[in-house]
Amino acid sequence: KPFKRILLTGAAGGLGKILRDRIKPWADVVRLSDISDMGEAREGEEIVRCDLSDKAAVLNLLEGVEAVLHFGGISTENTFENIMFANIQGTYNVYEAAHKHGVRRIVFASSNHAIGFHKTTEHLDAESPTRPDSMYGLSKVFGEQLARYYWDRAGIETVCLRIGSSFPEPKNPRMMVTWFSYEDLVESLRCSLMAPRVGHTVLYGMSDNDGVWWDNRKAGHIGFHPKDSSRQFRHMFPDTGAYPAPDDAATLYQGGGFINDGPMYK
Ligand code: NAI
Ligand code: 15L
Repeated sequence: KPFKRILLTGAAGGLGKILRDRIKPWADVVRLSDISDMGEAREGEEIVRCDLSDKAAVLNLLEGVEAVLHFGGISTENTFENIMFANIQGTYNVYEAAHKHGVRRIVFASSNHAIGFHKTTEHLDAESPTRPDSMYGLSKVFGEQLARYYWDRAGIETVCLRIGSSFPEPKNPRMMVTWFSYEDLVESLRCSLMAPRVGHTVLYGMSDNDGVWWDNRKAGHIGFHPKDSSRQFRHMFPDTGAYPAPDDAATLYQGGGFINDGPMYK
């Protein structure tokens, strides 16, 4: 197997549960971590329950690890304080521990909400300016820049995977554009871990959907080519011309509903 030990944070989450078995072929041991219960360790697994905001615990968590899939944290909008501990402090702790233990590569589960305040009429690539749509999106921008700093300063490589919407099926017309199948997610992680050199790379996590807003050509060195497409769900959301709807702000921005969610509006 390519790795002796890899770490998955956020292992009890929606994506963590999907990834748990599918990343096993890549390492002799998969270390799984979350603040929530992950059940019993199965063959080839180690379970470490800890809070990412606990620096000492995260330092122990990364010992003996060769690569990290960092999926743990708050995954939707929340108060600044909660986001700060789980996502900002948590991601800092992961990078600092990676540096101390000589971990060479991290895949950071970033989000489209790092660029969510761009309009749905715009086309973006890896060099487009970030435009966060929420405290949550801001924390992902922080994580991406932290990754850049640790690459420049400490030589830790990161693929910042700006995941669109990774669910079994698209739930609305927006997700027809942003959908990222589980199979494509797994393949993007495999490519991100195996590519010879990634430096600091921004990769949009989307399937081969129609009418996408994002262009992955600048991440060509990752070698990721999606196999799935939201086209198979077209019957669920026929194009009536109602999306984007000019009278509905949430459909005008790539981040969708996140633009008017969160503490600022309460
Ligand atoms: P999720 O909310 O189901 O899973 C996140 C996990 O992180 C949870 O199990 C939670 O217990 C854990 N966690 C939260 N705070 C923690 C802390 N302080 N210490 C340790 N663990 C903590 O989210 P999901 O959908 O599985 O997403 C995983 C990652 O991918 C997240 O970082 C999310 O921001 C990112 N992402 C997911 C997308 C999707 O479509 N599912 C889209 C864009 C990004
Ligand atoms: C995200 O970043 C969230 O983690 C996920 O729950 C979805 O809301 C997704 O973005 C999306 O934009 O559809």
